[in-house]
Amino acid sequence: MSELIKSVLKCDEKSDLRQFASELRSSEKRYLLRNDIERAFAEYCEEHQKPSYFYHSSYLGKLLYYTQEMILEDESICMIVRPKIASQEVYRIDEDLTVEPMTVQDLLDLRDRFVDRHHPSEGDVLELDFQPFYDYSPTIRDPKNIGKGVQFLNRYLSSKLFQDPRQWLEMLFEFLSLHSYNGLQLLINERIKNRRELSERVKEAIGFVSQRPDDDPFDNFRFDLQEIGFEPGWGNTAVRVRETLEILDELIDSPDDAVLESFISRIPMIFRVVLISVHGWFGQEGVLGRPDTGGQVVYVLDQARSLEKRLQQEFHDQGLDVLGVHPKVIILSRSIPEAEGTRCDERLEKVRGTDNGWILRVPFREFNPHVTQKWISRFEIWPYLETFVIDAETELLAEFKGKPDLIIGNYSDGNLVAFLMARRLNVTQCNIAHALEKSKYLFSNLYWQDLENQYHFSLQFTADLIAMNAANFVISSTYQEIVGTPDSIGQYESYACFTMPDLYHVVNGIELFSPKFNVVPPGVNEAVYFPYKRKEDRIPANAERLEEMLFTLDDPSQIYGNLDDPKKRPIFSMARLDRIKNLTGLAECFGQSPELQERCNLILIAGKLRTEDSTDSEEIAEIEKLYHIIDQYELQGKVRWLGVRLPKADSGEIYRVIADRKGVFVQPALFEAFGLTILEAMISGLPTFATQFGGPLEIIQDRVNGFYINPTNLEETADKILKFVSKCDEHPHYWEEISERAMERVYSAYTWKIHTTRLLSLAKIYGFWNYTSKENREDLLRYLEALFYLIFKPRAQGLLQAHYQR
Ligand code: UDP
Ligand code: LCN
Repeated sequence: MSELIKSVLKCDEKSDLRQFASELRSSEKRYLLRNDIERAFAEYCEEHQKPSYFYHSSYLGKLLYYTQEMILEDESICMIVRPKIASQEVYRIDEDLTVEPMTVQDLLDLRDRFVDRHHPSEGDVLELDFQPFYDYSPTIRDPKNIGKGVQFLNRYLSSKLFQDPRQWLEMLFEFLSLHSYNGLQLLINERIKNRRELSERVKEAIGFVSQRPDDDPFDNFRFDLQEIGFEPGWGNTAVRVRETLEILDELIDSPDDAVLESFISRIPMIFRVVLISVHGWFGQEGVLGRPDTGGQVVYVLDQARSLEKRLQQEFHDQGLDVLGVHPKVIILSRSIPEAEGTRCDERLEKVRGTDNGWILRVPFREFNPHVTQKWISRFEIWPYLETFVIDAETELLAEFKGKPDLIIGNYSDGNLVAFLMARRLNVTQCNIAHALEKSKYLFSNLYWQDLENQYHFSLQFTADLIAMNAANFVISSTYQEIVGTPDSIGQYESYACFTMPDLYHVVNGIELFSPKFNVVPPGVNEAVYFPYKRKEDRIPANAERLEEMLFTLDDPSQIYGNLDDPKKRPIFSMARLDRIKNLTGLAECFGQSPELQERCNLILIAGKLRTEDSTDSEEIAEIEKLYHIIDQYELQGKVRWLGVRLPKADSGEIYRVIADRKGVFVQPALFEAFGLTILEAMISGLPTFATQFGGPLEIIQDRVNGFYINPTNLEETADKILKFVSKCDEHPHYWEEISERAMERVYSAYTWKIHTTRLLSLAKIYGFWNYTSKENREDLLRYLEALFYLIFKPRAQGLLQAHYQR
């Protein structure tokens, strides 16, 4: 039993627990989440005049701090305690304070009972358990190492593999013989017949290249090396070839995991990459700010460019570019026939700034043209994905003239497509979640049946379970995306144990300690977003045009509100009008603070101004709410709301124009998985206030290079901004200080170069380990296929029928 519970029961806080429980029982709420528990305990402490240490530091205070949920039954209380990251303990506490641990099954039954969906007399509900598939694979022990999977895996598997040198060399020999590109044999040829010869020839080749000048181009001695048994891929000059061969020599004679990692990272394994992003308006212009299309598009485009650049560099260093080996990166999306003036109906579009990066759009089959001709929300897309995979595969193979070497899925739908495609083609699968909806919507699983018509979570969560378990590796933007923080659970963690009443119970949905998880944060496009101080790279006419647009232009067709005093310090925010993005919360916070209105203007860029321009119910509600807040708090003259969708270059300059005026950026989301706008604002030099719920907690170091806000606490948020503004007025250097540190933070930790170097290294290492241990995953993949065909597919077909009725 948890030490904390024992401690509470042993001391006189026992009576407080009894009293607190009894008061909870007499209140209306039967299912309490962490916020509710905190609030109830604060009220208890106040009512019973407890000293302040009691709330924070008593055993009971600590126990309740770590309690994620409480479910109240007539005679007992169930407490779900998370004493440390990624662990869960469940207890039933009776009225007489008898405490008993509950099993996961008990807990899931109880949750079902709570929503009146527990029918034991009708038989058991399907139980999904992925744990047995992880029993034979290594798991990380210390939660702080979660998200550093590859180092761990490498160390673990290397030590196993190196125990039997004979087997190790055999495997290495086979692995090296595998590589070719469009018929061009790479690394070693058939002149090296076995592992023993490999070892001898490596030494011979090292001797040979050592006698050549360091900078001798590979082409000068290519055929001499071929005679010994070595093909292109080792390096572009004598010195580079020698270094790579020496690493291999060390790997053969005295292997260790670091040497293995550096060797694998150096050799050519990845030539063609496909990035899958299905649902949104995937394009390079006129798409951002539309429903479902935000950071993911920005992320994937930047990643594609950076991947190509990085691969080109590698091929250069490996001596392959001169032989006509060039990388190809394809972004696979759906084609939307009614493209509303965007290019989303074009089959192929070149990714700007690349030599061989493409957006390939494949249409959904025309089950019902009224539906498939149009954009389909991410919540409705499920029935079209399986046939999309079949059609997309044909197109991809034709475009690549071969199989891809790496498939990266994005978001739940893209990850499911990646699973199906990787399975068909037997290629390494990488998952990127961007945002898992399960933790975004409160009680989304418990009440899934009520939400099904609108959100179809039964499909999405099943797809998530399949894809995240199938992936060879998962990239997350932050640590907390996987396992949260000491007081909040992670997005992946929310899949570990949950009930979908009447559909299934998940007793172990994902192994959070698996080495498949790796934190690799994204970067920001440095050609578009750069410090405001870099005047030489800015175009004055653009800055002036945007300045006018932001502060003074009178154009009711796209701008609402004129400023009484445009010179006041601007508080700026830019986001889609999603409920979760909470621009309305920021407007309300501004509205409630006359001091803030006195000192600052509020400038919002949100894709739209008019409800009639939107078909998205959430967006329409947010537009209405924003007008209402402006009226309610009489913000006319103090707020400007720009309903514009900016071209890329302008979206960079916008932040700099705000920085010229010593403004601030606020990101007020109720939850933000990562938050690219935060990086964009910070690299531009804007002091940034961002939500403490989600990824920004890791990007920003509070009060060092930015500030956290709690967007649900309007008064506190206004106060924090106000304090900052006052301090800047008193000490003008303060703004500069924070601005400098914000820029530094992004350049040191959030660049695409860091991201893709890491990503490619991961792809190769997981590809290598997948090759050495492929048979170990077949049982898991079979189980996942069964879920796909037995649960996902029939439900997707049900949704398709519903679409037919439209
Ligand atoms: N963006 C934009 N115009 C808009 C809204 C957003 O250009 O009207 C861009 C913004 O610059 C950022 C991305 O869309 O690059 C949003 O990414 P973020 O990660 O902040 O949020 P998401 O929309 O993915 O939830
Ligand atoms: C989706 C989100 O919600 C954002 O928080 C991320 O920054 C974006 O995707 C890119 O990963």
